[in-house]
Amino acid sequence: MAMPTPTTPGALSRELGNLLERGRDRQLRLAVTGLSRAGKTAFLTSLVNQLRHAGVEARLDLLPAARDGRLLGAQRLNQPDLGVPRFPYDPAMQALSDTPPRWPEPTRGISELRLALRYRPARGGWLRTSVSHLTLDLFDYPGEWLLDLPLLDQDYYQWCQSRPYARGEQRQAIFSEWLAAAEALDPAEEASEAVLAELAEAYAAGLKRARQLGFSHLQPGRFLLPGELEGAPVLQFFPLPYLDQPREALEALPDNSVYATLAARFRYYQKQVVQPFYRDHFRRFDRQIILVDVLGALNAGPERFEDLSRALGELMQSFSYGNRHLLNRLLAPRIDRLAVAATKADHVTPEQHDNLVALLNTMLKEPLKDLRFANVPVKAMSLAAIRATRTREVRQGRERLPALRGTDLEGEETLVYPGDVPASLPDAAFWQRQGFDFANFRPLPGTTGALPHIRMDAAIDWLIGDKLT
Ligand SMILES: Nc1nc2c(ncn2[C@@H]2O[C@H](COP(=O)(O)OP(=O)(O)OP(=O)(O)O)[C@@H](O)[C@H]2O)c(=O)[nH]1
Ligand SMILES: [Mg+2]
Repeated sequence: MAMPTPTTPGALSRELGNLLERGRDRQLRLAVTGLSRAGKTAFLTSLVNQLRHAGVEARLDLLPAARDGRLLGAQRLNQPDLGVPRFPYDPAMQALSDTPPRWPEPTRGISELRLALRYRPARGGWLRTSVSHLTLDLFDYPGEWLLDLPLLDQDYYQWCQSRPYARGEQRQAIFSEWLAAAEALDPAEEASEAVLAELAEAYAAGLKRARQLGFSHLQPGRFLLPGELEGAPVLQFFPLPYLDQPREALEALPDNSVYATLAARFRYYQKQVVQPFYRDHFRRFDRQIILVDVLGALNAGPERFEDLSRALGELMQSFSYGNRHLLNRLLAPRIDRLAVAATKADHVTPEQHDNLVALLNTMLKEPLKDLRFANVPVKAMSLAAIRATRTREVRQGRERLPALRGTDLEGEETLVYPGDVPASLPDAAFWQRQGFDFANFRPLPGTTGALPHIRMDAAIDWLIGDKLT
């Protein structure tokens, strides 16, 4: 019989304390997600930074509590989930204030940080002079993990048939060598640990290569960010390219066959990797923001752009009512508010920002429709968590044109007009013009206090503003 997990009195009272805080609506779990390099670390670093500097140096005019001087400040507290790594705020601030300033290091896996906010309630009565608290639990986790949700709805045979390595010509080229080796494998032969490990590694290497080349729609997500599972047999599986054999014949193969071994690992991955993330983390988040590097995808060309749109559609299924059947009641989220943001808006001139939001809305039209139908409040926006450029005007003949001034990663000062953002899905003409081209900028120097940003205050207001009234 399974033994109940022992609960220490300390853990119990901590849990009770958490429950009471929640009951009084003074605790909020806010998660930031997005595909690799979308800007999650920059966003969370900036969010913590802005809240810590609220009322002093931070420019937060679109956050009423800060604008009215009611937000008194934010302090870091020890996080409650001891098994989750701490969000690397200090290393990120250190990198940004280095000479020359650097972007924070890429992160992998989930991390957490707890902030206690102090504010004066807006509403009158004797409360006017009192101070309230809000405990914010902030999480950063890879959006790639959400791409695994559809795997819960498939068995190994169906997954093989979906041929995840064959989406688009360029991707097929990346996987061609792996495919040839996998095709040479007989599903009925006795599984060799070494051969399966090697092919699984080659499959994971293909996914990583595809990601480096700008692809987003990559499954299984943990192969890209294995964390503590690196090298574990649970990640040593891959889709078998045998589509001509009937399911019954394959499923009748002995347990030690290639097919049965891979199918067992797939089931284990579903149960021990995908489901626990939804159960232990995802369903406990109150609010989430999904970050999208729309401009990066425009820069990378049509195949990558379409791949990003597809990946986002799939990723957002985790939030959408229509697909709740995939998540049984224990795994379904209780999210009461969602934001989707196009990041790095400082890569384009300000008059392009409306188009950027319009484009994001078009890319996410279907998932947003599902969410609205499910009555989940959702807002699309554009922002720069850490603004790295300044807007300038340049004269061209009689005209004054907007431009951006910044320092590129090699340290060169540049003045550029990066191009127009299409307000709806880019057509062939857009790609032919190569209308869009930018390099990354270095963060602005001298950012020891509040970080420069674009519309972080609007994002913070949408995500927590109602809790500060
Ligand atoms: N100009 C500009 N660049 C940004 C901004 N935010 C992120 N970037 C760029 O995007 C890169 C990735 O940002 P991160 O915040 O590390 O992205 P992430 O989603 O945490 O990435 P992973 O941890 O690797 O998944 C940075 O190194 C910067 O080059 C921004 O607000 N403005
Ligand atoms: Mg990161």
